[in-house]
Amino acid sequence: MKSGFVSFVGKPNVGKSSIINAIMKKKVVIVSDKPQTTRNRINVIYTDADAQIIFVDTPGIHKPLHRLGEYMVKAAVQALKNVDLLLFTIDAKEGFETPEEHISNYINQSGTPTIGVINKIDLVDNDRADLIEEQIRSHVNNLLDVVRTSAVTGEGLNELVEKIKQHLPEGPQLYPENIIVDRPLSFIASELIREKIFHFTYEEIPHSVAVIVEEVKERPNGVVYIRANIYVERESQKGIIIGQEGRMIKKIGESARKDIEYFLGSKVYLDLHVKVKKDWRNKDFIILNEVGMRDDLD
Ligand SMILES: Nc1nc2c(ncn2[C@@H]2O[C@H](COP(=O)(O)OP(=O)(O)OP(=O)(O)O)[C@@H](O)[C@H]2O)c(=O)[nH]1
Ligand SMILES: [Mg+2]
Repeated sequence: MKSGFVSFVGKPNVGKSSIINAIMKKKVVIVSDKPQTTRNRINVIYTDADAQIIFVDTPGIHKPLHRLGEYMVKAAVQALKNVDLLLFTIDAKEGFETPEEHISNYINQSGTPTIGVINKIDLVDNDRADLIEEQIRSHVNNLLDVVRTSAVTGEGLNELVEKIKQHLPEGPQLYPENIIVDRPLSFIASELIREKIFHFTYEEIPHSVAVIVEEVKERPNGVVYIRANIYVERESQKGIIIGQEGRMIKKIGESARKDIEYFLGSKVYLDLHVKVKKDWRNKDFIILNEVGMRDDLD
């Protein structure tokens, strides 16, 4: 048996979370077409007959504009150390640019062995991918391999898993095989609600939203009751999230409920409340919640 921790690293929106879901064949972590979707480090556990890979999903590394962004980047940079392998993920369409040079420095400082992942290969030709591969090879010191992938078509994903296995150390299974994510339902539910807000809203709204699940209760009829607060930074944003005659919040709620039901395998009653918390992205308490470190406050 082989086992170990494998951290994704890359700038926002390159497809780190999408690759994890595609390998797991299930939506475990949230994804969107907007950058800075992932705000936390999340362990997703892939188990097969001969290996257990603990994928660490991380926020994209970027120049932070507020405290939330600083926490996100810190979480991503911390994930470079004390893992067995890094997957340096690059968007083939965007190429290897200044952010990738910057991230290469972090990777080289960590000294962790790295596989380069050229993702969104469905959008480019071979010449473009060859150039990116060359750039990865010239920037990353401890590079083991480069794999070309598409989270959309599935190309290269089996190859990626095989390469990871080759380089993982021998070790025991660290999690029971029925565990696929190391977070409680309250966290998964808050993420799925946030994903719908990212999907249905625009401009500064998605990034101004935090979701905290306050209560999860299984009712005698088997329905799981989930109460969540959606925090925004301004009254006007509250109006947008609720929408005309409550249409937007209804759409968010219905779509999130379906995903949570699919994840859980049981019926869900979702009770959403929108609250204003001025400038929360610069306030510690809610940020610590948002990056999943609420326990650190106790
Ligand atoms: N065409 C194509 N699109 C992809 C591929 N992988 C991901 N995407 C799209 O790229 C966007 C970003 O995907 P995410 O998985 O959220 O990216 P991420 O790297 O986790 O982003 P952050 O969490 O913000 O750091 C989404 O719209 C995905 O559908 C791919 O292989 N091909
Ligand atoms: Mg992500």
